[in-house]
Amino acid sequence: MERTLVLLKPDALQRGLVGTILTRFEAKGLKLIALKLRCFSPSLLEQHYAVHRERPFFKSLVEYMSSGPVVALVLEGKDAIAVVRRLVGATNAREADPGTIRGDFGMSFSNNLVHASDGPESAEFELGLWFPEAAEICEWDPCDLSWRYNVAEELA
Ligand code: FUP
Repeated sequence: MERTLVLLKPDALQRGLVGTILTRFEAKGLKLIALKLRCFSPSLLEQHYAVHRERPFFKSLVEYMSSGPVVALVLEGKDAIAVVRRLVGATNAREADPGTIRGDFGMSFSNNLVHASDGPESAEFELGLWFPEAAEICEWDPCDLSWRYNVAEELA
């Protein structure tokens, strides 16, 4: 099982799309194992987007992400990192495929509603940054796990 970090960005909160977006992940069969809503500090967001530090949009990206509340969550599932990236869609919401979260709900490149870890290394870094305390993660067993997956094929 893989874990991935998802952020619902301030535009998702402002536009009342938190429930709708969480429903997409739940309906897919991903397991929610951590969730918190906060106004996060610019310093945390600078660390999160450190890979973009030298890019011209870095300052406005950090300002936007710290302009209001963000919901941070952890999803778990088989191949969860790639599965969630496909559900989220392309960075530019205007070009994102219909059926994806950005494709269905967004019109902006920058205000694109959701962040999701883009690979195993970034997931490990981001999970440690956003959920540093083990107690923030809840291990639990969905009662229908053996129906979400074919146990013999996928969970062996
Ligand atoms: P993504 O992995 O799809 O979230 O996108 P990136 O990591 O490439 O970029 C992070 C965020 O920076 C994007 F969500 C949007 C923003 N961005 C800009 O505002 N301008 C750019 O030119 C590139 C990215």
